[in-house]
Amino acid sequence: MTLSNHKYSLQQLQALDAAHHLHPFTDHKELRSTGSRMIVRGEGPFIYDSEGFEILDAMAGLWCVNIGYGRDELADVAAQQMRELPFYNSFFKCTTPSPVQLSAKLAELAPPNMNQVFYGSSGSEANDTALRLVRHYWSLEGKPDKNIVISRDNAYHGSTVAGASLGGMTHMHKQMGGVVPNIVHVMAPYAYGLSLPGESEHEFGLRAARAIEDAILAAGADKVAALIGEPIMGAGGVKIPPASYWPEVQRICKKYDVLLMLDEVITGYGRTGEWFAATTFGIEADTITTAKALTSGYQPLSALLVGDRIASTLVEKGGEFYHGYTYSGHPVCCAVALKNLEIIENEGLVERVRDDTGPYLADQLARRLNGHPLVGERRSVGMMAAIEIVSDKAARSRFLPAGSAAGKVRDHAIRNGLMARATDDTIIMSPPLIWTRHMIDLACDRLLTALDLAEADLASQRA
Ligand code: PXG
Repeated sequence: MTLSNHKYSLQQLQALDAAHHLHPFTDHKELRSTGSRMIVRGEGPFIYDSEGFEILDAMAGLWCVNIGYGRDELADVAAQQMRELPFYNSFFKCTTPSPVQLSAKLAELAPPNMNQVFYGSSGSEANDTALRLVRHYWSLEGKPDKNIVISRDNAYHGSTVAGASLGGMTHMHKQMGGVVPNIVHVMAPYAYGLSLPGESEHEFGLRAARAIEDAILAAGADKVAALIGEPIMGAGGVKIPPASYWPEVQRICKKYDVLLMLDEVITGYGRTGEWFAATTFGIEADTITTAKALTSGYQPLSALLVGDRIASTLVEKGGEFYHGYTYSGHPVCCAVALKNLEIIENEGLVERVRDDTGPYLADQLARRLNGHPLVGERRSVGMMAAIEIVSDKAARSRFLPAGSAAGKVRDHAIRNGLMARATDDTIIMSPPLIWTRHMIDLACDRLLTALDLAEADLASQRA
């Protein structure tokens, strides 16, 4: 499909886009000089631009379209709910049936201690809720000074003021003119980039975890409310921690009575081959932030799963919690989420990733990419993968300027029909759970072509 059934031509849309539309995380001047690619349709694992060009979407939109594009069932359920009741709120001692049903479903799917849900429209909002809830919890427990939250460098927890403050992206902090107080950041569990010569992955994982303990001791355990972390850092470069990391983090949190806020906005609902990465890594969390794949991106919805410890204090001692959004528990979004979860369950997509496509993706990336001169490391869990782009494998050195080489690989990948992302010098992918082995083969073919083309471009820089 091209733009023939739209009111505007591509050129007209690009001109209007440049004149009026401020894109997220975008250098506007640069974009306006090139013009946006106009995506007009999606079907299964593919997206199509206005010129009819087909692209295999290895990012599942933005880590979210886990059941693929073009699912009529979700459109039907949304239309039906809109006709019946497009909106009513969950304030005023009211609610509507779909958020109630969804909450019960989430309590069933989530780890055993997670039985309550607070809704928002985005992962950022859910993390704002989590921060307020955790601080409120300690206040209710008579410890209002226990309010520091520890996070990790390069973490991504959203783009609201609290989300960006919780996140560890310093370029975001710099533009804010002031972050939310009492949030401290420690090293990320990024073995490829941060391990010392001769240090094993296992040892590195323990060292990265102990950076959290050091931060707790520096602040005083009676001042530290919680640790927030993505089980696998996503936007920060699909950083998969060594197996030693999370058990040690858990031990430390328990020792100092520090709550654990898990951010599963990317990993939730099947991406790692379990419903939640908490299960993949054996983490017992106090809150789990989810969004994205909850509706497979068909509607904006987030669900903060709240563990029994916090929930019981909130309910029993909390009085009114002065927090909520107009769209908390939006009936259309919740109806779509219910249908989306039903599809994931009925099609066995989580099990498919765990037992078949996840291991196959890891195996193919290893077999086909390891030998490439630009590939320093590749790593994956389930449908989440990273490829480190280096100039020298042994030295783990990078091309200059930083980030340029992965950018070239990404541009070639897109030109060759594969939507992948570059973050710093890492290529990242988060394919939908519906990918088959055939899609993985196709992605590897296109990625190799992109790597070869980038290698040719970069040859002059090596000299
Ligand atoms: N937590 C995590 C772990 C995320 O990945 C958010 C919170 C915030 O969610 P919302 O819905 O408020 O965007 C995210 C979002 C990227 C990219 O470039 C990643 C996200 C959003 C936009 C871009 O990889 N993740």
